[in-house]
Amino acid sequence: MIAVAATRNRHKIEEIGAIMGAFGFTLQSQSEAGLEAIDVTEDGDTFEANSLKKAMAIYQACGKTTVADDSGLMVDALDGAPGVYSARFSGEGATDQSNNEKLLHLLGNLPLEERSAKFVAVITLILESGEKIVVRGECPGTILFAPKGEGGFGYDPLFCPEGYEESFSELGSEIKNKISHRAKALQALDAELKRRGVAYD
Ligand code: ITT
Repeated sequence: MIAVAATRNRHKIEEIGAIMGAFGFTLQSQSEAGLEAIDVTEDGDTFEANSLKKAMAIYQACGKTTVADDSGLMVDALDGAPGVYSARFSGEGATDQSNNEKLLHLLGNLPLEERSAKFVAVITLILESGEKIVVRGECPGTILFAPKGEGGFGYDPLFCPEGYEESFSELGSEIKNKISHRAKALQALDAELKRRGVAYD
């Protein structure tokens, strides 16, 4: 089954494509679907609200099976920030680097045991019929003192997942796509599709 990815983030498309590919989906990007121009304003207070908003915008434009991801990092010492503001944490024109710098600055010299955090991903799948499935995945870990590694995107160089010594950037996509928040949400999606008896491969 083909699903249009309601995202303009190419890293997400790669990760979602690799994970969903393993359970029978082929992903199409917004530009491949002729929907490059659609840019949704993410003004929801929750990952669920923004994920649904992105999925609905693309589904309404093309009427095809659509998958959206709204995700972010929640840091305990910052009361859950940056949360839904993860992409624009350091303000207008934010980049991955400026966001990581702001995060390191705010955490300062807090010791490792006070640098706990989690990544969250909420995935919305809207089937061609209009049926919606919303799933959430979380990945606990720790914020490092400096970026490590080259791979991945966003906060990956600063995030060490629980049970590992390396950052997501160092671990690489094969491991990340098994244990990440996105992987867990998509595993839940696969289970829910099976539970509902949706045939897709
Ligand atoms: P779309 O809205 O077009 O999907 P986006 O990058 O704006 O793309 P979000 O609004 O969901 O996506 O913001 C998520 C941000 O959270 C993302 O830009 C990263 O900074 C961070 N993030 C989410 N998942 C991540 C991951 O797996 N690794 C590192 N950072 C991640």
